Amino acid sequence: MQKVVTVQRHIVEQERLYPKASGDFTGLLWDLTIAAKTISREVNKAGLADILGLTGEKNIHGEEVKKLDAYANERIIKSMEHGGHLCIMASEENDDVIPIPEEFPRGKYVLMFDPLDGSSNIDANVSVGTIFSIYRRKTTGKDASVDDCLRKGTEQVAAGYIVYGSSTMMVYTTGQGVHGFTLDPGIGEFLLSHENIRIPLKGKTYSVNEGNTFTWDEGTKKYINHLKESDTVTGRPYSLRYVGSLVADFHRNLLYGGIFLYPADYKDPKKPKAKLRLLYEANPLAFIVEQAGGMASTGKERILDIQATGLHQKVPLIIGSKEDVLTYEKFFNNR
Ligand code: AHM
Ligand code: MG
Repeated sequence: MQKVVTVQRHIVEQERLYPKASGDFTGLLWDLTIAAKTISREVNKAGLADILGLTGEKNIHGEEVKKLDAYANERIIKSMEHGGHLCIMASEENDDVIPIPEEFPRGKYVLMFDPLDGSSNIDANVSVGTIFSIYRRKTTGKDASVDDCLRKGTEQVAAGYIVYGSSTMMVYTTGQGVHGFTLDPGIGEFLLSHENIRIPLKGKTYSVNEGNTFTWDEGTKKYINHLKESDTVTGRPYSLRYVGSLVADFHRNLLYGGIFLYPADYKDPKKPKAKLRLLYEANPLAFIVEQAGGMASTGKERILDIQATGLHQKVPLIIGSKEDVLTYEKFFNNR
């Protein structure tokens, strides 16, 4: 019989690799898994909204029913603010940073998250996800500030995501490889199911919203056409796989190989417009993919090297198997 490793046990064992670790980090990740389990439970009940009460209405207990993304946001804030591990948070759902209330102790870590990415898919029972990114505080003084959030992705100490799919999975890295855990609903624990995930060097699928083709730069158009031509290695064109839910698309490509692209919109060539957010989406997934042997780029530069200048800064995101991303860069830069 195989040994069973819970995510908590795994986090503790990872922390033991650092002899000076205080256990703080273990506590932080522990709190996050509790929030994830609660969100998973609510996501699983999404189809029952008509019975339990519609969004914006009162449910049978007379409570206002929240949209799931707002619920997930609040759940994470409430689970994390009192643990004493964090000094500040930032969320895709909040315009400004989220301070730790006065009454709670402050810790040395910064948490940034997208509470429920892809939530427009939820009513159709399509997978959605939570993405998180953790940094060590860099400012000194009593209160942390936005400067603790505006960082380079290379400074992350941990990152991960939870995908609420046919099963709920948590995937994380602390810079010691990428590990995946599947939630066993019977015992309410995340169990190690995918140890040391490595993304294949080259994939056979691409994931992009091809409806945007006319907004792309020439390099991206040529690259996508290239993928549709017969491939010399596989002997067949790449297949298109696009859920429209970043975590789900990324997770599939991480396991099977492939490339996900959300290039900028060049309708106004002087002002290309990206969609995905650097701090809550691109950076954490870039850290994970690099740890798994893959690559993440804007086409021009490595995602993790970008110095953030705004909390909601957006970047083009090209992420996945190393050889595929390298080929994209060649096309994008017309080489
Ligand atoms: P969200 O943060 O508002 O949910 O938007 C992000 C989502 C990603 O999950 C997904 O990859 C992308 O938007 C899909 O966008 P589009 O519908 O333009 O293809
Ligand atoms: Mg999002």
